[in-house]
Amino acid sequence: MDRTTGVIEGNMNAAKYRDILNENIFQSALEPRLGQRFTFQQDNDPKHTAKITKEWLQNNSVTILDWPRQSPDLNPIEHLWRDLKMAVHQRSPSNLTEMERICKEEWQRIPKSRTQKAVKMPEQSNDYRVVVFGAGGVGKSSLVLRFVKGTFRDTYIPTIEDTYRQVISCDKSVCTLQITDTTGSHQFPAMQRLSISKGHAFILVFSVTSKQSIEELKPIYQQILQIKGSIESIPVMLVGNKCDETQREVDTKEVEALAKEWKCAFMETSAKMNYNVKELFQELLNLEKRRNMSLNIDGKRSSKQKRAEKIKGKCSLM
Ligand SMILES: Nc1nc2c(ncn2[C@@H]2O[C@H](COP(=O)(O)OP(=O)(O)OP(=O)(O)O)[C@@H](O)[C@H]2O)c(=O)[nH]1
Ligand SMILES: [Mg+2]
Repeated sequence: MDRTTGVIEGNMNAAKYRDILNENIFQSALEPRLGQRFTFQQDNDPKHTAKITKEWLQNNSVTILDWPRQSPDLNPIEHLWRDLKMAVHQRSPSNLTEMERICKEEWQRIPKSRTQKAVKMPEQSNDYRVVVFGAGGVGKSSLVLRFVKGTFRDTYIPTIEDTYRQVISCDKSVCTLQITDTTGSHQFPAMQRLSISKGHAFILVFSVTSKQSIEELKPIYQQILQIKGSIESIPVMLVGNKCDETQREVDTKEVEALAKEWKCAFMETSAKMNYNVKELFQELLNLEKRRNMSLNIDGKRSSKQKRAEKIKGKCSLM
């Protein structure tokens, strides 16, 4: 995090805030080589939500993390303000010029480690969050329900958003696998962005009976790429569901090429026939290199699971 010191004379207003953004926002993204690929976070201070600020952010295509009303102030910066206030107070400046000088000195003196600690997101829980995306009716809910409950229904009930939890083994202990089943047809952009920001791994579902359903995944993939910066260390599985159907519109070879381009894994499933469903979730967890996760609590693959893998063969992973 780049800490630039600017002293405002008089009262801070929206125009000054906009000027600060103008001078610093892209500059700060330079060193970590973020380019335009970052999400900007600010609280709902009236200066931040003023028309001129909004226009500037919009004109410069800055992605903003929604900050819900009633949310507390941004914590990290508040911690730093407190540090600064205490340090300045201790040196008892006798006039304004001296205060400005001391402020600048003390601001620079805050160790980098303190800043790093302040911006580090507290690990809210031990959850591993998987988000399932895809066009309406491709079978996202069917896959999730088949996996979580072992059931399947022929009737189609569109989803708004549902979350399911399962305990899995993780690094010699346990954690909660949290699966978010999103809506295919009524996605609010803000909700989608939030799911992506919070998600650790993603399942992108299309139906092999609909070429259009692949097209609908493209903007979602782009958004994941934009929000996460890079896809390399993020488990993403492209899934062609309904592979039991004979009326195919999608050529497997083409999807394999797309998976290669997207640097993600690919497999075909059938929620209806319970084909490759458990394998889908296990393979996704296998792609996570930062944790060692297994669907079986004892961390080992059951003989039933091994047999299942043997019969069905490994899914085609890129
Ligand atoms: N033949 C076949 N039909 C399936 C399969 N999976 C789901 N379906 C059917 O496809 C329809 C839609 O399935 P859902 O799971 O509700 O689809 P969804 O992606 O959750 O849809 P939204 O919640 O609207 O985004 C239902 O009628 C399911 O029975 C499958 O593997 N094979
Ligand atoms: Mg659904």
